[in-house]
Amino acid sequence: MEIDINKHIQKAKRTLIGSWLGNYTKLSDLYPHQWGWDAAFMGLGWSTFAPQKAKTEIKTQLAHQWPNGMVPQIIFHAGEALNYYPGPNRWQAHHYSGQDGPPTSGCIQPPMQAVAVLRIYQQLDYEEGRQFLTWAYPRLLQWHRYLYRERCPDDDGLVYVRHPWETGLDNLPDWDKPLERIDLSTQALPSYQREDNKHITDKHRPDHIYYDRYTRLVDLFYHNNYDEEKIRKECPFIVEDPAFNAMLCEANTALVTIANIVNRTAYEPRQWLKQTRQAMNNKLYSAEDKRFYAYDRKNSDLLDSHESLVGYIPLYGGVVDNEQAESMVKRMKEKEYFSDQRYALATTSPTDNKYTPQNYWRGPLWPFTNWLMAQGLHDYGFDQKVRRIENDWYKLIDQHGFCENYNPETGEPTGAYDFPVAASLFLEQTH
Ligand code: 2M8
Repeated sequence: MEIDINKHIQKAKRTLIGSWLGNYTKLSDLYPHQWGWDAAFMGLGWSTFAPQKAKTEIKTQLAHQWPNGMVPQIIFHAGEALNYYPGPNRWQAHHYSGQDGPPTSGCIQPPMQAVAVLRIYQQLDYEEGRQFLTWAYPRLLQWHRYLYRERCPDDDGLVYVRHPWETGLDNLPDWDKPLERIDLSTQALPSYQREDNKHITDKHRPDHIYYDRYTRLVDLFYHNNYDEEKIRKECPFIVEDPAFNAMLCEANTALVTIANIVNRTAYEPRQWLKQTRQAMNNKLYSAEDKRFYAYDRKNSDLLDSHESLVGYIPLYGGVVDNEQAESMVKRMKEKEYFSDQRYALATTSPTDNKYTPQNYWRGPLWPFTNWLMAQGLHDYGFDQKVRRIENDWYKLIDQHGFCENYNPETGEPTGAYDFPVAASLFLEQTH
């Protein structure tokens, strides 16, 4: 049966409108605050029919940037009032951020803001668009400077993450090895209460041991006063993630364009772009396996024991040449991402020994990654593959609505329902 895309576009718009709180979009009861890359993704969707709201979403987010330039993973607009774990009291970040206003968490997420800002600009009237860019540019520049200053100690262009939450792809099997290094036996973990599994069944969320590890990292950050140099020494999880760095490349490209529009020199973003692309290819790309791997800085080693989309998201961001793209897609086929047996794209490959089709990032199909992969595949002319992703994704929307993620075997929703980020990315993809 033909899917009525227009009907779903109207529904998607209603989902966004129903989640709008006046200055940002509430994602769900599961995630009742404003999130890092989600806010940028919301900006993309809003820009297709209500660019003013897109602008407000991003302005609200960037208004809570830390003085050191960091754009936090979460802005707790309602403080501790809404049940989310870990909330501001666990993060203790407001004592160190030097920033007024609502508290925030003390880590980051993939830097998709420049991409969103450029898109929003394109949808605004000329004068308003320029004013928006003029306002946003110095803030975006500070954000990227933070990443290259604090998170790139070798000055080689590769930015590291220090918590799985910073990747956005939280419990991929790729992160297991560095996480296992976290010693939970010697020192009791101060107690905490999870909130996520009150909304979503345990089997769809990360196991408890992961929450213990996530919490241990959060505690380590504030015990080190959010001093990045100290954290870098103490933290067992310091990873150069190819997906994060690919998004950074795309954001640097957007920043170059923005700099040109507002008549600023684009020297810095252009240098960053060149360096990060080069370093990704030199250090994270395996010519033998035809894919990227994350790099574990604590073990000076590639995290090459698992098969997940982190290996291929660098098709986004203009990181690879045509030949590489061709071999990466070939490998994706071999690893059953496009198999007719299931919906495309599982986040963790069905061939991986940790593939769990109902558990969060260990198998489920996510609109976030489907969108990134569709953008990347389109850039290299794999339009048939893009259509395959869209067909499966839209079929799931038709059957179950805008869900956070879906079981690729059965299509069953495995996360939040009426999820505005899913609606937003659908609006962007169909625009
Ligand atoms: C999920 O992550 C949060 C922590 O950031 C959580 O599980 O509580 C992830 O899917 C992440 O990528 C996303 O940004 C966030 C909000 O949608 O939820």
